Amino acid sequence: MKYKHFGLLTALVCLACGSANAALIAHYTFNGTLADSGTSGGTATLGKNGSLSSTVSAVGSGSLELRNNIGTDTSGLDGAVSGNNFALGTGARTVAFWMKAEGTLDTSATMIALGDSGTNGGRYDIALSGGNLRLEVQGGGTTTSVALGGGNWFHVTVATALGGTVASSQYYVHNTDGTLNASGAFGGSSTAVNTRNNRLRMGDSIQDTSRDFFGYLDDIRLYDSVLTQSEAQGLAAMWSPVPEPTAALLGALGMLTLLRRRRN
Ligand SMILES: [Ca+2]
Ligand SMILES: [Ca+2]
Repeated sequence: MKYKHFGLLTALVCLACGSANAALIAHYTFNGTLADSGTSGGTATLGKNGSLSSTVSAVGSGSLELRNNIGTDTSGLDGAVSGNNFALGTGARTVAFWMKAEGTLDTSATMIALGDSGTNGGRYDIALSGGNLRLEVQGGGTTTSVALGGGNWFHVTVATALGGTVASSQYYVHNTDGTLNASGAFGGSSTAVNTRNNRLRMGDSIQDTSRDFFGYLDDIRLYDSVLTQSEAQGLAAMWSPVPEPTAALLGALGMLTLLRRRRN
């Protein structure tokens, strides 16, 4: 009996090991820093359109702010770019992040880009087309009917399983109150995902032309595993923005008025 229990215990421990192997390989909080709190991304570099905001965020004390300061570069470096490369190939991955699109967006504004255009399926871009969520790889792509513009915050999770295609990739979109806005498989394009060795681009695509994203991105995470819907919801439930400066200002003005009345 004792050995039986030991076997069960070993099995449970191994299960725990298995899930622990699913790594958060890059995590940018933008809370006053460009450092990666994951394992492999390295400190990010800001491009011409990127800056750290300490007054607007989705989680914590800051976010990545993206403004159109100087047109486009030619290699997708206008937002923020990871210090290191990722060689994901056909491997499983999940990208999760908060986004707030603002102003006049580029035609194919890109929130997250991995890989490059060297081969079919080599690029992996999570973007907007006509304000709707789109997953685009080199040689293929599918635009959903999920609208992500309008100046609202959304939490977006996109997951591709080992050997997956654009069509089989899954998306989960959550609102700031943690409710599910939309979910499903991208469908459409059967192009296989085969992400080439390149850096993680945030707010721009290596394809570049007309692909700058304007607004805010926050809590950008890259996993080397497929997250479930409930795990995606768990990330969305972390919504905890910097208090609106206007609300704080109104509060201060209210106090001032109250003090003046008391004096009179
Ligand atoms: Ca943040
Ligand atoms: Ca650009």
